Amino acid sequence: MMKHVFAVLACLLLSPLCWAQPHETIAPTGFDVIQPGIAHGNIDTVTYYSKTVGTRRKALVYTPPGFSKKEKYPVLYLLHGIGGDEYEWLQNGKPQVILDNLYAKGKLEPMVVVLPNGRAMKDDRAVGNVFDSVKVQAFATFERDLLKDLIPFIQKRYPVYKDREHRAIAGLSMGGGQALNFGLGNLDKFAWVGGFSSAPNTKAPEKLVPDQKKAKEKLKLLWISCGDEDNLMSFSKRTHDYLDKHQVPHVFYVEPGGHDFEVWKNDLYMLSQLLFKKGNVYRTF
Ligand code: FER
Repeated sequence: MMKHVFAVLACLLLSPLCWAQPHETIAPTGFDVIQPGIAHGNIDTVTYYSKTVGTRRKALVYTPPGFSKKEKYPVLYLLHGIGGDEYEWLQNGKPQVILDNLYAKGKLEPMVVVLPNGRAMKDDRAVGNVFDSVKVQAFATFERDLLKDLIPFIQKRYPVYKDREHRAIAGLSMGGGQALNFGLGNLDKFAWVGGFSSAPNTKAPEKLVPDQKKAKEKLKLLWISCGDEDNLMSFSKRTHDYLDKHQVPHVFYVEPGGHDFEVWKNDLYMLSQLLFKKGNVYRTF
């Protein structure tokens, strides 16, 4: 009896704390602005040989503030859109600023973030007609490049964990489709999967998640987000509806905005705080 009284009292005493600190539903003003006096991560440019493409390819790698070769880190592979390349996130999304600010507030698990070029073909620059079918096909070919070439390279070059529970994949638009296709298609490789405003390259839900039981068992986080004014919303919505129908836990996060970096920066801010955290991270916003 006393135990119950104590539990009720504890709830009553603690609940105002919870009310006082509701979880954020959108990034606060200034989240993407350089803050003075905080530690910064570092950005490396790396070149790896791709057996898949037969060329040396570039990627950028963000290591967190205080990065040390004596530690081990989980890895997020963060993918760009149809008009972008390995520089797109850096130029338009300022992930290093967003993440530095989150680290300064103690809100992130230290992680390495890899910004690859997801157009796996010899000329992988975003030039000419980026919707050309050969170029669009190269976004699918990147699955092999990522799994066989880039991930092994990163694992040799950086002090990172090599198991699925320490590997995440997320991306925007074409990169969102890639993240869902590759992540859910390789559950032995990825436990954390996120699609931002995913494009028509996203596989149909039945192909994306053919084995719902396995997905439920294996995934630590499945994140699907989209701006409420985005013309590509249907690709996220149909995935969410299917996951709901089959009771596969996931985050479906609809935010104000269209198909642009205001939305994707907010997504990175929200998603990065869930990654590699212990316990059940599924939540609604
Ligand atoms: C399409 C519309 C949009 C498409 C791809 C996109 C392959 C990708 C947009 C982006 O990455 O921003 O029909 O087909």
